[in-house]
Amino acid sequence: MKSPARFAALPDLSGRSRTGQNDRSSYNGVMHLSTLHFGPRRFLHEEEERIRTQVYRHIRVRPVSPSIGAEVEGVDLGRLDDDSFREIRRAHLDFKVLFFRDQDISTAAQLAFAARFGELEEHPFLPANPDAAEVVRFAKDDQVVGVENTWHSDVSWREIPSLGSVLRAVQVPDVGGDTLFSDMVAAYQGLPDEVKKEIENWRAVHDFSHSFGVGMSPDTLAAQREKYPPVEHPVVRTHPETGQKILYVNAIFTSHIVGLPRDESDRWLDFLFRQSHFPEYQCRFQWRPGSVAFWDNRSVQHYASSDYWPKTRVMDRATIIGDRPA
Ligand SMILES: O=C(O)CCC(=O)C(=O)O
Ligand SMILES: [Fe+2]
Repeated sequence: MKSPARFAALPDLSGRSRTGQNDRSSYNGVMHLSTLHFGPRRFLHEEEERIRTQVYRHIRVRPVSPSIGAEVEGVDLGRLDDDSFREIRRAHLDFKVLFFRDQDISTAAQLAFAARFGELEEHPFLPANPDAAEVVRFAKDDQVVGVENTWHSDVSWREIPSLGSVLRAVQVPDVGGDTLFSDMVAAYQGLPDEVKKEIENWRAVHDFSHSFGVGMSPDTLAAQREKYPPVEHPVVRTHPETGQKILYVNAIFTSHIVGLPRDESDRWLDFLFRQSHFPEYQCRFQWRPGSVAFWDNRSVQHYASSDYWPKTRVMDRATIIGDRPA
């Protein structure tokens, strides 16, 4: 059964009846809000102002975009005093992803840093660093290609997904292999009011099968699905620490919206996934050996550009367990 009311809340192809918090010019004669997107995203300014009033005394923080991402200077992640740690924690919530350069740290030090934020997970499907089960190793070369180039939030298919990931560059190409991050608080804010209202209480199913499950034998897939059954999370979650609303569906792991006919769910997800694509909500990190990125999996999605084949790129990730999305 189709629901005309729900379809009506999707951006209208005529562009005639758009209202909402974006500039009218964004809609004037525009075919489709999600692909054509004129004019300023004014709400970013408010977030920028809020973030910029924060004072840091023990670390230096250099924003790389108005709402998402900052380079943190003046710290050695291998020996972090408590004051710097507290400020990094605060900056992580404010900027959503932090970047650190020239961190000559061991795997043990990377794990120790990540573990200050919470318990670490072991990934059941991805290969681990030979020295540490809690470190996922992404080792790419001419034979093993980079496939993390779809917008996603790590392990959203878990009942308790991730708070954040700490990714360290072990070996990177001289150019290429950047990682992009998208602010899903901004993506939520940018939605038309009618869409926000429509999706407010929706839940969506997240499932590893369409990504990690591809290539598994039917028996293995069935056994893994027993262990990690599809889970439901709210489409709009509230950040447990900042209280901000977040658009929490992603193209790798979200399979469908609960209670909608499949074609309707597909249309909605296609529209909602595309909200992460706007450059205004993004920042992009160019890695160097020793660079570290620490992102909040609750409030950002990321995309590893797979533009460097056949070069070698080796990255180590520690993943912090978060809480049940609500
Ligand atoms: O290799 C990267 O830059 C990121 C890969 C990824 O998706 C991750 O570390 O979670
Ligand atoms: Fe990822």
